[in-house]
Amino acid sequence: MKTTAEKPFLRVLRGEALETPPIWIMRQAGRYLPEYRALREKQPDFLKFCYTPEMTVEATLQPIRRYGFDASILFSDILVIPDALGQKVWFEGGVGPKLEPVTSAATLISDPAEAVDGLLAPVMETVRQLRAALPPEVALIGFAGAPWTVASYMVEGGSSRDFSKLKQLAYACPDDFQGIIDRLVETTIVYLCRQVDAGADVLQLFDTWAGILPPAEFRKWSIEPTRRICEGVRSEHPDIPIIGFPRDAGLMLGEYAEKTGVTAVSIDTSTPLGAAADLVKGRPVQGNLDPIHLISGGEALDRAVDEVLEAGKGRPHIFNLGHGILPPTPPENVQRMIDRVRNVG
Ligand code: 1CP
Repeated sequence: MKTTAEKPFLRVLRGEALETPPIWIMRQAGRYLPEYRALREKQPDFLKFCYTPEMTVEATLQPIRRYGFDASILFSDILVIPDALGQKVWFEGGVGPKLEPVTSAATLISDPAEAVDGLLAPVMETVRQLRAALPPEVALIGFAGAPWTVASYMVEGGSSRDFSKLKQLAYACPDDFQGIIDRLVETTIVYLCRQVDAGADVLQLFDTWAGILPPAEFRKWSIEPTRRICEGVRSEHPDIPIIGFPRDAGLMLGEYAEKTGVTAVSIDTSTPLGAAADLVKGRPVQGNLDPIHLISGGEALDRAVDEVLEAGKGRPHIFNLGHGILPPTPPENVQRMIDRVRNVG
């Protein structure tokens, strides 16, 4: 029987440079796949979909069956945490997430175990079923949004162009904002520990909006909460690998890696992978093909894949995108990318 330590994805996270990098892609389950769109039609309410293990297990497995990725990622969303904390959250078709905005933690559930063990129990059931269903060589990634990014949706009431409300609250009322961040840190630690208990091999923290912060605020609202989460999770699970994705962190990547204690860093599209690997001092790096190349395809895609492979050569590197795959992506371009990474076809 294979032990989990032999999974190529986990070998790289322990610092090994493999000849062929393991590959998965952010948002690998989703609307670019016809089988996902068919499944979603059966449950048009996105949050209900996220809380139905029968749906989420199938959605997670779809890209594994189709492509044989080296890692699968639990199908859920970063916004289940505000939902579990008692904030009103809903998804409008074509518009994205909507939330009833908050300006402090006053209305949020204060007991993290109560929040996680109530509404989020189906997420743990999904992880348990996936653990049993996945091929042994495929790693299972659990995840959460980093507090700054989750708070962005909670304060703005959804997606935003300039994050003005969020930044004004953080800059002008730091104590109120800290209350929201503290609640998210505490809840996220419990949430991620439960995912590991249920069978996740690895965790990823998505800090999609980290890059909008100036350096001092980046330290306070991205690095520090992420550090607390890593510390809290590791006090229960000392060996769990944690991948951080501080999107657009740029020159702050080195400090982020060192101070948060993440095991590996996922690199966005605009940062050169080799330079990023130097900044994070040899920690494993994940990334960073431009997802638009997967829409355009053709020889430009091949060249872009080669560039990422070249930059990752000789280092502990996990092949991935610089951000999530986009709905208009032709599925055959994903296969073309995988074949090139694995040098087949
Ligand atoms: O119509 C649909 O089916 C809903 C589209 C969708 C999907 C497929 C949403 C709404 N969320 C998800 C799943 C999801 N979200 C996963 C699991 C699927 C997988 O990776 O295979 C994960 C890891 C996420 C994470 C997520 N949700 C992030 C961080 C990663 C990133 O892409 O930056 C963010 C910012 C969200 C919020 C969110 N949820 C959904 C949408 C459309 C968004 C983005 C809104 C925005 O652009 O601000």
